[in-house]
Amino acid sequence: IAEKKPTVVFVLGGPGSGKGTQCANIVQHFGYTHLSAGDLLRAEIKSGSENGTMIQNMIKEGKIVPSEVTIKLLQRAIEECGNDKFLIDGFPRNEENRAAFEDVTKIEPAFVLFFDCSEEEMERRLLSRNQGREDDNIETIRKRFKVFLESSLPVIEHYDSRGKVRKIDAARPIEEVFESVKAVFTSKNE
Ligand code: UP5
Ligand code: MG
Repeated sequence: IAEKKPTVVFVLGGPGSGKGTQCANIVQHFGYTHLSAGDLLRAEIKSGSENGTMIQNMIKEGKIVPSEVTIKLLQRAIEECGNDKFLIDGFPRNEENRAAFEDVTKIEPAFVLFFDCSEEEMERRLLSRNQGREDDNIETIRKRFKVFLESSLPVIEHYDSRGKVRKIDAARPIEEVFESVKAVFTSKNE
């Protein structure tokens, strides 16, 4: 018997747009499992894996970690958790990530949530986050913004041209943003 493919929603948006914050709310209301690619990579650094130093250096520079590394972590998390619906937060970040994930997993997202927010607001949020993230300093933040514009926006455009993007104005207060998110998840077309 063929195993049923899981439902996957990609949650994309610039650094500090609120992906993690909104995913926590979606989990509470809609029973998805939240997989943050960034969190998985940071856990990999902490675990002392052989790739740890390479990952740490790339995050410090705001660069995108090679697809095979990130995809392996995502696949493992998907297999381990037992749920059949996932939010994949912060991945795919470039066209190569996207194509490799499709190739390896044969999974296509049900839709893509895109949190749209100005750089000024994202910068404000990141600089006041205070969670000790090594990439929350102004030098790295500028690099993250540049990589987002050059490499990650094309992924959103790819899915937009296929009618899969649900764009949310993420510059509003957390509760208001979540009202829009809820509307997407409860809409009959999803
Ligand atoms: N906040 C949230 N929503 C708010 C709102 N509506 N109003 C006011 N404040 C709001 O939020 C950020 C901060 O803003 C928090 O303090 C929050 O309280 C507040 P958060 O929900 O954490 O935003 P998020 O979009 O998740 O920001 P994050 O910094 O996690 O986004 P990034 O995309 O930059 O980080 P990520 O962890 O995904 O990736 C980090 C690095 O890992 C990348 O730069 C890259 O080097 C590497 N990476 C890869 O190489 N490959 C991958 O696939 C993934 C990551
Ligand atoms: Mg995050």
